[in-house]
Amino acid sequence: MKLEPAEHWMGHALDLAMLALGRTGTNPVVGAVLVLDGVAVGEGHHEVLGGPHAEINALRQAGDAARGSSLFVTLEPCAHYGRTAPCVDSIIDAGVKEVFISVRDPNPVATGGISRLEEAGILVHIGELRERALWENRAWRHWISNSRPYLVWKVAASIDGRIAAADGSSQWISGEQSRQDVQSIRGASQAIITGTGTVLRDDPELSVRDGSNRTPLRVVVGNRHIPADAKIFAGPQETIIIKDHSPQALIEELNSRDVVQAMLECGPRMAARWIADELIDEIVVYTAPILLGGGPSLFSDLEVTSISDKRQFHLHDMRRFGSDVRAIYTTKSWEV
Ligand code: AOF
Ligand code: ZN
Repeated sequence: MKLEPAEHWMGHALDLAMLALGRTGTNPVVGAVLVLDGVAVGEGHHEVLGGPHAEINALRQAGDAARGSSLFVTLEPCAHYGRTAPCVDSIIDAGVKEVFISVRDPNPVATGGISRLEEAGILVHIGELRERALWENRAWRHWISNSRPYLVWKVAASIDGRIAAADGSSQWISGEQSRQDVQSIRGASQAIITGTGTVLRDDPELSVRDGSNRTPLRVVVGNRHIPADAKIFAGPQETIIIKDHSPQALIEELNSRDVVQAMLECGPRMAARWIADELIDEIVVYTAPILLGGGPSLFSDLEVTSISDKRQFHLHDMRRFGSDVRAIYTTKSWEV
């Protein structure tokens, strides 16, 4: 019988975790697989905030087969009484023989699982597919350590870095595949932020049209009146208007609603302000193979006059979507 390497099972556990992206609220996405004699005997993921943790779902599925098995879990099992009982106790009671953990838990309330497992005589291996595990929970990890949402700014631009033509027209710059990809960023966010200018000009709905029934809050920032029949009010998602332009007011509102990841789909002035205040954690740029000449550029008023004032980002990933290129930039490097 061919035995799969640890990477295979951890990859599967990470795939399971990602099934719940955008549904776990202030909790991470976590996946777990129990393997006995080279065969998966139980698997599960954390499906929803308040629900059982990934390890518990996998243990329930495995039943007695958990005894002597190896557990592959994408996050250090918890050792605390929170919404649920400590996972380490269930893992120990079930007779699991060894545990592969991708990354430690940065949540000070829940950590401590690794030493509890070791004290119980269970072999613990840490670090399998660590980079991927860090990346897939980056918003939650950021939220845990910074007490504010992870902010993703998405923008579509031409080769010459314009987001509209000189007359303001901008529908559509990016292609169909890029626009479909945007749906997954929306779905992974608990809030989508835009300005009254964008709402009045483009009449966007900012919904998640991927059949997943995820309904992020829509936040419109600005003073201009929005007609009641604007698409931003359509569908099941809640929409709130915030008249205060200051990023701080918005952050407070998002924090009061437990938003872990928020996405900005806004114009260049609002984006520049958020960049200037160092609040953008990730930029997703879809570059289309077109030139637009004299239209507005990605930013206005970024207040960079000299190369020494530049804003530095890390390129995390680059990929082709139809004839567009998607580049993901982050302020912090998630590579280790
Ligand atoms: C999860 N799912 O599969 C694992 C988690 O208050 P609770 O009981 O929901 O616990 C939340 C914390 O438990 C969470 O922040 C994380 O540190 C830890 N592990 N959480 O939601 C899981 N394994
Ligand atoms: Zn747990």
